Amino acid sequence: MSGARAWWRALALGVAALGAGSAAAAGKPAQAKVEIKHFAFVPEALTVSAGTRVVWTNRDDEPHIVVSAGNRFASSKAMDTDETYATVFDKPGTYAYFCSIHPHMVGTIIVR
Ligand SMILES: [Cu+2]
Repeated sequence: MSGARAWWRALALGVAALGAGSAAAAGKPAQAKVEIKHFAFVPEALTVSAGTRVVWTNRDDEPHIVVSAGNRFASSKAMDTDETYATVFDKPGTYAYFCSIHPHMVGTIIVR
């Protein structure tokens, strides 16, 4: 690849990144998913960018409640089968959570 081509490619990638940023600014945050199945959060640890909306979906036949360790984000209500709960993580950090009905169920959201 010539130097000029590499430069144009870098420019195109930069423009694409700017486009993604303005989509977020327009009120469409990135979204990431956690499934709850077989009494576990899947994935157990999820890494997202700041500003991402994380959506949990309960795939079990039992209710589950997402609760932040240390109360760092709002808790869900009891989610029945196929119900969802979502919250936006604006600040970088490591957010541990658990199910208050089944405290052995634990997960972590890592926000970069
Ligand atoms: Cu549970």
